[in-house]
Amino acid sequence: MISERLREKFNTAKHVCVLTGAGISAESGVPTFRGGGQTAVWKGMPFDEISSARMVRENLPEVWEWFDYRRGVLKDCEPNAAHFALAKWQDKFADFTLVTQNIDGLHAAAGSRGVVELHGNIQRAYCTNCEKRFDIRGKIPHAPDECDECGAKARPDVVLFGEMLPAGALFNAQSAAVNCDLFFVIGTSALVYPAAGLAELSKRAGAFLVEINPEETPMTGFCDEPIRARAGEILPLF
Ligand code: BJW
Repeated sequence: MISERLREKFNTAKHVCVLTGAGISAESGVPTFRGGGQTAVWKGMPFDEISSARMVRENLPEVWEWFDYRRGVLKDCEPNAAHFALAKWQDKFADFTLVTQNIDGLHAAAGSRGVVELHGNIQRAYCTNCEKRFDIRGKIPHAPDECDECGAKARPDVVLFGEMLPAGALFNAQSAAVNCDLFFVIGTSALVYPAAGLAELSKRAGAFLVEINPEETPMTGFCDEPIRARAGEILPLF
């Protein structure tokens, strides 16, 4: 399943960057967005409508209901073999960056350090006025609902459609993408930008590009080595 060519690249690479998406957590029981998962629609509303900047402005309580529901689902989810395999990679390479679009915190739970979270984290909230951050882990429904400093409403610390990504996270991800010699794109449909653009950026800067996904994506044809497999079955084999 892993070619000789890729083994050689993997064993000699010094700078490695990995981009993960919802698919890496699928084997932990976290529903994906576009794979027919059960959370793709919420009360008849497609997730790109409920997970949008507009909904935060127009109906924050409903946005919270959706996120608290998903935090409930996540409560019973543990990291899987793919998360654990990537946690080992951080000690194998001179320079290793793990970038994720996931908001579930499962990479950190598996022991990965310094994970670049492009789309935020579902276990945090922030004040819509002063941007104070709150750790809401274990609090379902979330608390506080209002900021203890300024009294404004709290919202999930998650990047929704139409919102900017955290500038520092995006900068770190782009730097790692252009400076690596091996780039893995794992478990993402590669449809959402700017995250999907990282793989393109990396390849254009000279990296060897590997995709791990049971399905084809718009990135597949652009990859040096597409691997049609589940992340949890292939990553422990490296
Ligand atoms: C397995 C597997 C197994 C299954 N093993 N694999 C350029 C062009 C066009 C549009 C845009 C553009 N630039 C920006 C945009 C707009 C928009 C966008 O990209 N739209 C496209 C959809 C058309 N982007 C944005 O709005 C972003 N902001 C932005 O660009 O700001 C600047 C700006 C501001 C104002 C106006 C314009 C620009 C923000 C994007 C934020 C995305 N947020 C979400 C929701 C988070 C909250 C929530 O959780 O509800 O993040 S969307 C959702 O998709 C979530 C994910 O992180 C993201 C990516 O999904 P992912 O991870 O790829 O999952 P799936 O489900 O799609 O795919 C799973 C894959 O796994 C599948 O391929 C399976 O086959 C595979 N799989 N089992 C391995 N075992």
